[in-house]
Amino acid sequence: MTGTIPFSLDHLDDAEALSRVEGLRDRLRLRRSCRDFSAELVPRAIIETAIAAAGTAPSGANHQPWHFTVVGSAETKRAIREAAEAEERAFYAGKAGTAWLEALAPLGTDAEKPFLEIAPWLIVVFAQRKGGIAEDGETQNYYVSESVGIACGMLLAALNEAGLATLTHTPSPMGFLREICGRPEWEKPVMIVVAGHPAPGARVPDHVSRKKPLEQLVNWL
Ligand code: IYR
Repeated sequence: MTGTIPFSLDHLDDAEALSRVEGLRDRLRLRRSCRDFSAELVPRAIIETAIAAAGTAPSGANHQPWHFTVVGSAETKRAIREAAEAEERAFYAGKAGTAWLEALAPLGTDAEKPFLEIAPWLIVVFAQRKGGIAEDGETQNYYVSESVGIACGMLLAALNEAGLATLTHTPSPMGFLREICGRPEWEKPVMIVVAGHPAPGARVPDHVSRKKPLEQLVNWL
């Protein structure tokens, strides 16, 4: 037997609903993966609130199989940069394989990751393979990748709403993050969400403005 709680939302009229979702679409369209950050400080409360928003994501059996380690200390950012660049050097030197490196060429990325030290905040996202809500390290979790993926999307959207630039950075492999962040073995690092203001005059590759048109994104039955 399970209890219930009431659920209701403001019932918007259709015009208001459309205008709100159009506003969100237009703000999300402005989001770009930024690799050129300013060192300008961003209040901790903004990051905290964005993480609280991400933490409302739906998840398998409501186990909320995610953890966020927020790194603001210069020392820890440097340690993460050094370990990430060591992996990236091997990746770009050939470990990635030619097809992958060719796919990345339009982005102009390389093994240098100065943004890991310059940006004010690195949010390291971990997926909890087990543990349940109580984080007991034993209870089975479900749909972990899907749940954490949704939470990451919500985190990016929340940070974007705060006018912050973000980058989903995935050094490969990234096991070193578990050690640096002091997380348990049943947690798997998923990505680093780099957050801050873009550097003045920051630019992004024109490649990223090519988004699939709606006609290609969707079919209606
Ligand atoms: N982790 C590398 C490579 C990289 C991989 C993909 I897929 C990207 O979309 C971007 C980069 C790096 O960060 O450079």
